[in-house]
Amino acid sequence: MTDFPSPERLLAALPLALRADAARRYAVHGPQLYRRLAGLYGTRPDFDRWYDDLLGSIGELLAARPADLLALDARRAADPGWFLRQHMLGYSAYADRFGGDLAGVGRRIGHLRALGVTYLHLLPFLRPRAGENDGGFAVASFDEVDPALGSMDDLETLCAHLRGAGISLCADFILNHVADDHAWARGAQAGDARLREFFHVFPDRTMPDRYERTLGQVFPAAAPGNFTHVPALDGWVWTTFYPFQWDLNYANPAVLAEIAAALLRLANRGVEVFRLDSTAFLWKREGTSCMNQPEAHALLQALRAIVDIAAPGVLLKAEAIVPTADLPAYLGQPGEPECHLAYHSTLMAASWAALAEQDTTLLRRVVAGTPTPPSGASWLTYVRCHDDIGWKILAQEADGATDRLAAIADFFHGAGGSFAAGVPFQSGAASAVHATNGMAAALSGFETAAGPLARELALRRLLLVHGVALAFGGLPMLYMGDELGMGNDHGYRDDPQRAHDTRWVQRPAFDEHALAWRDDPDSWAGRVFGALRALVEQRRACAALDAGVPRALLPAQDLALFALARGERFLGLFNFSERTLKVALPALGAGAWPGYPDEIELGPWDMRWLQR
Ligand code: OTU
Repeated sequence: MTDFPSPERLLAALPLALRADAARRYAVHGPQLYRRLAGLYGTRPDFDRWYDDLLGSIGELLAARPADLLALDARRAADPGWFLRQHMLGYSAYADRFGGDLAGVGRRIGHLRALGVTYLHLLPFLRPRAGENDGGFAVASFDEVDPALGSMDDLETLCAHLRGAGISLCADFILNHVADDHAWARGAQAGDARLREFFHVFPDRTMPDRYERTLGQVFPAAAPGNFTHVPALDGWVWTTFYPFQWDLNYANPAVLAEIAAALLRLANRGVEVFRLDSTAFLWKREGTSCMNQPEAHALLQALRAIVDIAAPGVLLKAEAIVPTADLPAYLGQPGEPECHLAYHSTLMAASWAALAEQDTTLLRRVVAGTPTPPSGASWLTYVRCHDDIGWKILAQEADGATDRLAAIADFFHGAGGSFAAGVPFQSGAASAVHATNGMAAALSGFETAAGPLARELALRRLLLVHGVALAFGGLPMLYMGDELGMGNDHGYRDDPQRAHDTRWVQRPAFDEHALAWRDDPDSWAGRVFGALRALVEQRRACAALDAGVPRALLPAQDLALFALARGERFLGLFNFSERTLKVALPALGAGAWPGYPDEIELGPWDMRWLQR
């Protein structure tokens, strides 16, 4: 075992008491770390010295890890599948919108517990760019909390409070880009040659034009093109998203070392999970979409190995909004782990598509195309998040029929008297991105519901899509406000910094009024909360819904029916139509279900979870 460097520098940084464990972890994860980094940077003359310095920095950060987090690492090591259990439930929120600030989020713990939440994803809370900042996704400092939300001490306090309540904090970690006023970008603009190398800067349009031939566009209407001219750089810098978000240059090993250290510093504050934003974009290659490149995976695997050595209780979650076929790679292979969790974005989009089409074909294709994850990894399942639903990620399932996807988008924007009240996103541009925004309740039909029956059907549709996310297998995550049936918020239109970005329609302030009605089953909020809570409870009590239990898609004659088995003991039946369906259980080929009639009747948009 001498084909990779010794952990001397790592161990030298550690107090004696930590050395044996670190040496053991390095023996397991070091080879993978070295292989991946040598693959990325091994031809550089200074590689060996850089690698040793990296080990030294990892060692220093491990040495700085507080005792309670070292104890947490040990507990997680003894139970590596802790996040895959059926009692796990995520919740995603903006700190300011949910609680005002970090301390206010702490005051929401009672609500989170009432819902059954064990994992809280807070959208970006680090100091953002001054001015427009893409909802905090333009980070100016990895080491400061946004002063409007609190301080690093408040973050530590919140992490500890949450942990005491059985809730793990997941922080957004934006590693694809930094704000144009981050110290690295400011340094580059001031002429620092070392920091200029942190970004992809081109003196003229020659290379940008070559790259543009095969690049897509994330915000074609608000931020066309992938490069921005910066006079202070006397050149063009790569900006996949908004012009003020500068993509980091991971071909430069210094960038990876800085980012890994920034992540470990936050882990040492008590963050237990990192949502790695925009992971698909980390590596650029001419002639490609510059998404899902093998080097992006090598970087993530290196980061995983670093975490496994220096903060082994920590989880990594990949945000890669990509076609189904490109998703599994983010979870790695047996023996070559990457992220612990990955957003199942096509499952999410296809669930909504099934509602629009009253046909589960796309959903079934997504499920059929989803392999079993390697052990110790799984899907993050969800219904809504702070972003748009981009329909084009279903292009493969739709056999490339973009008109079909456009029709789904139109449906959610209210075409043809549909029940949905969604808002289009970025679709006016030449390279149309058919995407939809809107709170789950609005997309399910609450805003258009004229009477009690229409409201009942809207509730069923809301539960149906949540039911898929809760039963599929993985870690399901609810989106703030959906548990109370909160609707769209059009207030962003009055704010010049946000008016162009319709994603704000699903980023409302938490509704205190709805919260007050939460436990009243006669209120709207209470009905939604009670019904979702009951599903969460049923899931928690059903061992077959542990993420590790295999799933099987059952052949159903009616295209509106989605039938999903989990192991031998769970069967979920979902009616994605306004018709009443009669489901003959024997015809599904899943054996006998004692205690249930042979024929199950599912009313419009109804769902049944069977257990034996
Ligand atoms: C992510 O999103 C974030 O979730 C967005 O809120 C940010 O604006 C963006 O990164 C930049 O930080 O492509 O896979 O289409 O789905 O921007 C990463 C809109 C992404 C989002 C898209 C997304």
